[in-house]
Amino acid sequence: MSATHERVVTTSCSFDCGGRCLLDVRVTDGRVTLIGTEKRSEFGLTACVRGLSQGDVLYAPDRLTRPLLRTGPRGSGAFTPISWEEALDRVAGEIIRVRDAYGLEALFLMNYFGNEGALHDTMRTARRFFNLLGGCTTVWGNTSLEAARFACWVTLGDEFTANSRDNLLHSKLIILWGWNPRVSRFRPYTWDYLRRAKAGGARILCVDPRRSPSAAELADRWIPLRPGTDTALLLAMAQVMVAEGLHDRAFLATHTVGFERFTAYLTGEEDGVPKTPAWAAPITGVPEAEILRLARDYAGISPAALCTGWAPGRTAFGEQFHRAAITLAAMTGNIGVVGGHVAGGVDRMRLGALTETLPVPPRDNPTVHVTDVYDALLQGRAGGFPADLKLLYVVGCNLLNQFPNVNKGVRALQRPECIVAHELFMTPTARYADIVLPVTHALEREDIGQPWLGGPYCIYMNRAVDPLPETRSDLTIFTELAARLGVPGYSDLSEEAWLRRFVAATPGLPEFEALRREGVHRIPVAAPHVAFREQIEDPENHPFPTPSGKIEIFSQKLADRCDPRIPPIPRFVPTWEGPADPLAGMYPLQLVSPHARTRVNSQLDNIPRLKNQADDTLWLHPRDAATRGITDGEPVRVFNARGALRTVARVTDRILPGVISLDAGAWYRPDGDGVDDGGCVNVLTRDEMSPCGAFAGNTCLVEVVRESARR
Ligand SMILES: Nc1nc2c(c(=O)[nH]1)N[C@H]1C(S)=C(S)[C@@H](COP(=O)(O)OP(=O)(O)OC[C@H]3O[C@@H](n4cnc5c(=O)[nH]c(N)nc54)[C@H](O)[C@@H]3O)O[C@H]1N2
Ligand SMILES: Nc1nc2c(c(=O)[nH]1)N[C@H]1C(S)=C(S)[C@@H](COP(=O)(O)OP(=O)(O)OC[C@H]3O[C@@H](n4cnc5c(=O)[nH]c(N)nc54)[C@H](O)[C@@H]3O)O[C@H]1N2
Ligand SMILES: [Mo]
Repeated sequence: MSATHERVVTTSCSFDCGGRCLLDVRVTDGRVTLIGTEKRSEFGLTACVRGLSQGDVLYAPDRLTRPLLRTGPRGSGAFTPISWEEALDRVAGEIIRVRDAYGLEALFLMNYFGNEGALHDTMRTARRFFNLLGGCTTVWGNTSLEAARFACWVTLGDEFTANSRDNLLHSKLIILWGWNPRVSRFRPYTWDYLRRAKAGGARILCVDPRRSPSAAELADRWIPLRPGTDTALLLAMAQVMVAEGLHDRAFLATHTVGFERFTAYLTGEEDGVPKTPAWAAPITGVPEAEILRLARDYAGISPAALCTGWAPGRTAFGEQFHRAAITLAAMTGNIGVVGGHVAGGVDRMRLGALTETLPVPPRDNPTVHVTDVYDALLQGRAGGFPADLKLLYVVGCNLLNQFPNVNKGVRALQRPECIVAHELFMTPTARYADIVLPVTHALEREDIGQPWLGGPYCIYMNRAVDPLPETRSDLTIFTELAARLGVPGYSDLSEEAWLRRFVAATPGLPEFEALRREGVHRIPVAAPHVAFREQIEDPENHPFPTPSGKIEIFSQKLADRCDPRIPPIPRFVPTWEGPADPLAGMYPLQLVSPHARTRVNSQLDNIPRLKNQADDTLWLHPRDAATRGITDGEPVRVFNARGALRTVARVTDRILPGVISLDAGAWYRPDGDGVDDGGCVNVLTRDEMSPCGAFAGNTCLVEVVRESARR
């Protein structure tokens, strides 16, 4: 009888989540038997239920374990297993065939954030390969935060706008504006800081069409508003501050440009419409008295942190929201000070990011915006896109499920001559592939995890177990394809050698062996770290990296664009598919699709332990339910001209009337008539970007009916 061999391995999740938590993985005789996490009572790198369920992912019965070749029509799910030799020969053959027949730009790489380790990053493994090959067409536009990033660059000249979280302990007022960190995390300990701030006396307000879990647990006041109208609310707050003289004139005079232009717009001097609470109330659904109170609170309680999520920016004119929020932070003097917060929301700090990750050689690749993928596949050059896309190569992306307008996607995915996908599971997207290559799971690899681009810590991800037989990492797959295609230099290093290189290149990290042994390296923060502190404390010597050297409430660069949809000062631009759109006559409800507690985007939807805890109900206000004869728990159909899905109603006053909410990420499962039984919200969303390239998933009009009424 052999003795049981047991050990505990330190690693982390490395998927696209706002956490980055510590996993202590117990391995018994080569199998993961239990996953624990850091057990500090506060401020730890404590994992959530998703991290703790990674054993279920690893050993899921539906995990892909053989390369697959499609045998039935695309989307039918009919595949036959083939050998790796054959699979790689076929993929290499298709790449060569398409390149030689149509040119490199006919290769369309659709890679996304499936994995974000320093080495096995799905954004980098694939791009490195294709760029070494000579190039390909890729996507541009960040589905998460394009609007916030754009606003930060224009207004502040930088996207590293985040303060360290301990700042919250100094804030006297915290406004969670379209931000739900109870669920979305944004680092494992953020919620602890918010709780501690509240216990220490900070007031917490929440502006969100839903009374989110964050609002429900921590907020003193929930201020519901119509999706996509945040800018109007912010403008009215600014108008109150100006009218009542509550704004920080000295701060504005020293650190900003363009406040007069903005004031002229607020007062109505410019367009005859004063942006008063009376103006904003019918637009936003927020009562005048509440707008006044909110303005006085934010201007009067100092320091205050206006913490914006990315969701309000994921709307038709989302960039105006972030521009306006930064402007209000300046008007209240909350930029560059302890306990303040610059409301850009691009949660990046110049602290502790690894200097080097898997290198991607630069290439000037043609690009397609993330919301144009299907039009590009369907129309190609004739539609003004850079190429006729003949080979679609999917890595770390559940394209069909997570990108808008699924039904157009279903048509578009019939177009390419060949589709290849690297996947762990037979996702709705992988079902459309011709060749599916089964990849390893993060627990089967060596890597380094760091929170979304910037410290203040990193976690060495030790390999917990050997890969399931016949699964290979993206890195290995591309290494083997590179050999077949005669592409030199993709990777001749082992996982460990790559990681040694990254660690050695990063100042301030311990030596590789020590990091590996320690598991976690915390970067000491000169507490608290405040973005733009030097610019505010010593403006003479530290200009903002903008053209004027100041915070640009007015941007000449934007003025030069002469695009009324991206004006030089923050303005309210009514959205398409908002309450004022004539389409609202037919589809009167505004739909938002927040990120789910039990999933990472669409990942984990197929894991029963997590699916059982998911809230995949449609939130609907009692008034909207009553007018439609819908009762709580009843099956409903949600639809618009783009598609229809079935789900179950949750009748709740935790959502504003006229707004409904369905978590994003459930897997698309169409019935014979093309109605989605899976509850994938993107059958409803519109494939159109905001002017700066933001994904506008939260701008969407729909109608809801009782499902039984249809039968
Ligand atoms: N558990 C979990 N955490 C995640 C993820 C996940 O899938 N699951 N995904 C990660 C990823 S990829 C990202 S990009 C981030 C996303 O982070 P966010 O974009 O901040 O998160 P969301 O859940 O989309 O939305 C946050 C809140 O905004 C509200 N909201 C929606 N529309 C509007 C609006 O127009 N105005 C206002 N004021 N509020 C609005 C929603 O009701 C929700 O409560 O989360 C990350 N964290
Ligand atoms: N309606 C609506 N739609 C949304 C959003 C929304 O708020 N509302 N949010 C948007 C946002 S912010 C985002 S970031 C996108 C996310 O869009 P995606 O990045 O497409 O979302 P995921 O579901 O995380 O898909 C990642 C895929 O990678 C696979 N994967 C995981 N690890 C690996 C690996 O190591 N190698 C390979 N090859 N594959 C791997 C997973 O199995 C999964 O299928 O969704 C967007 N879609
Ligand atoms: Mo995202």
